[in-house]
Amino acid sequence: MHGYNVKTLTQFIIERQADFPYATGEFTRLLYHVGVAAKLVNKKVNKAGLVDILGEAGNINIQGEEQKKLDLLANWQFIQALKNSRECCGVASEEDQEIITWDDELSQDGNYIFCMDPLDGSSNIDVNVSIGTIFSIYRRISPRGTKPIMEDFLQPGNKQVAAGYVIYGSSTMLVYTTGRGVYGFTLDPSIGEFCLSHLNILTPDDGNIYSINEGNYNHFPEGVKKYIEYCKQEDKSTKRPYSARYIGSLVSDFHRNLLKGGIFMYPPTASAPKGKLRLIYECNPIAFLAEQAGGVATDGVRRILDIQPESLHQRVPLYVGSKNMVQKLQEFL
Ligand code: AHM
Ligand code: MG
Repeated sequence: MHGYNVKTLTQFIIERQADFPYATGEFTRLLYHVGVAAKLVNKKVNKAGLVDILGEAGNINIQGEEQKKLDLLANWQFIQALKNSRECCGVASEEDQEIITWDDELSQDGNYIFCMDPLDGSSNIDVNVSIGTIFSIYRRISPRGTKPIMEDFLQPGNKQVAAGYVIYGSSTMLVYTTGRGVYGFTLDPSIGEFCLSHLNILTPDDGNIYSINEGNYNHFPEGVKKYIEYCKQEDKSTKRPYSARYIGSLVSDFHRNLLKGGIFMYPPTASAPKGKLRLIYECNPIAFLAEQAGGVATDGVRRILDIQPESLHQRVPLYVGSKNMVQKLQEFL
């Protein structure tokens, strides 16, 4: 007889709660609700080709980009789950100009701040290419029992208590860290559970993949241009030329490089002089995961996690991935 021997995300986070002797279960409950939202969004993503939720919703979001319908749906679904958890007092989302807070006592008593890009890589939705959700969790600074304030959201990445992403791909995965390693869970649709599949993910120190939108080459800083040329040079001892791989979904590009070894770069460009990616809900969570897996994340000058955010939707350049590859890039920068 063949049975299952699995550990679900829920089992895992309950088990992990014991690692923190002072844990009250609040954080565990929050993560549990994030897992539920991920499953609900996954269901919608899978159905996207079948029903009328593909395509544009007709609004322009605060970044000046068209909001796709699935973006809105994912945003709504996560916000709903966070509200239901009663552990989250406020949310910052790529899709909302302002922070989201609630008037009820239970929510205001919540200890956690949640920042997210609910559906990253949205230009890939219509063409059946992997997309994702990215999230970052902080403990609030403001007193419990009040509405959170902007300072709660503008904490540097080194204050994150957890970060992760969901990748809606050929299979759906949830990958997260609480600062004690990186763990990956694969959704088993037959039982509707995220099951532990990647224990303590460590990224290789070296790799042979470079990921960058080379269409913007002419506008890259000189150091980045030189590094790209370096990636293309022939040198067997360093596995060069490297392979170029670029999906255009940060979550998917990062996930591949995390497992295989590689470097992801989003430098400043003419249209995005400060880089395109947002510090609070894209770069910080990715940087936290990268470091926990043994990788490095920098904006070229500073460690991403040490940057003091100045505004909610601030953008920064991002260079992240295998330790030695990022180090090499920095020599060129
Ligand atoms: P989005 O949050 O609006 O989807 O934009 C972020 C995405 C990232 O997933 C990806 O790394 C990047 O934008 C791709 O940008 P580009 O098309 O300029 O290469
Ligand atoms: Mg997005």
